Amino acid sequence: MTPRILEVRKKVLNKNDELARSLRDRFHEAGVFAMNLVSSPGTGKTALLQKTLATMLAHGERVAALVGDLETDNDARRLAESGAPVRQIQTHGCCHLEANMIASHLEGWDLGQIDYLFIENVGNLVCPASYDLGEDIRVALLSVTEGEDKPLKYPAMFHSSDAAVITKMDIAEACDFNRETAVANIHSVRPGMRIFEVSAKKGAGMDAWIDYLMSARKTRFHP
Ligand SMILES: Nc1nc2c(ncn2[C@@H]2O[C@H](COP(=O)(O)OP(=O)(O)O)[C@@H](O)[C@H]2O)c(=O)[nH]1
Ligand SMILES: [Mg+2]
Repeated sequence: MTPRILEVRKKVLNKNDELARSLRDRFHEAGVFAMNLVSSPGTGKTALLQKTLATMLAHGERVAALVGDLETDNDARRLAESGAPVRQIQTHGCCHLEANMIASHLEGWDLGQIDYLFIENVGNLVCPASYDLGEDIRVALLSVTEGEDKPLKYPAMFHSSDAAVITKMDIAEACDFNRETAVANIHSVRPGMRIFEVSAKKGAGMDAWIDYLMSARKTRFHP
């Protein structure tokens, strides 16, 4: 029994990987820099994106977002307030986004009009690590309320990411957040990973985060 189960899983992942590869090709032909934001529920992905979209739009950048949740379009409505094109992906029970969901929700969008595509994944520190969405970078978020040990408990998510964002820095002190321990834990899973410390609520750290995204896109398309 066991080998048969493993074989089925392998096929599902391969199909996702194939589709993710073709999405990545489409993104690159169109000049779209795609980012996959992953974290537990409530870390502040939507809050960070609200601020990021509004700031980048104000600078004339062409941004768009897809956001995944099991149910509701609450997050898409929050993000659409920025004025950016936004679509909600409701997974109806599925604990992660898959490449086919991204492909079907891009229908009708002119990718030539988008330079930055933000994908907010379903809140979950386990399953999204295994599903490539065709993104250029994966960003793992960790909030000061979650405990500094989460990178050690969920290493695949942090190991498979290109950058980390520590969120809700405005309440770090009230939570007895130990910054040095959190940074050391992230680096023990992924040595040298870029780490941003932000407060979407107060705006602290937002400039460094947005500069990073813009220079990452530049490096990707004009190395
Ligand atoms: N104090 C503080 N609260 C935040 C910050 N970012 C998000 N939150 C709060 O954290 C909760 C979850 O945020 P949300 O963006 O929905 O998280 P998501 O589930 O990861 O998308 C909400 O009550 C937010 O107001 C922040 O920078 N500072
Ligand atoms: Mg959200």
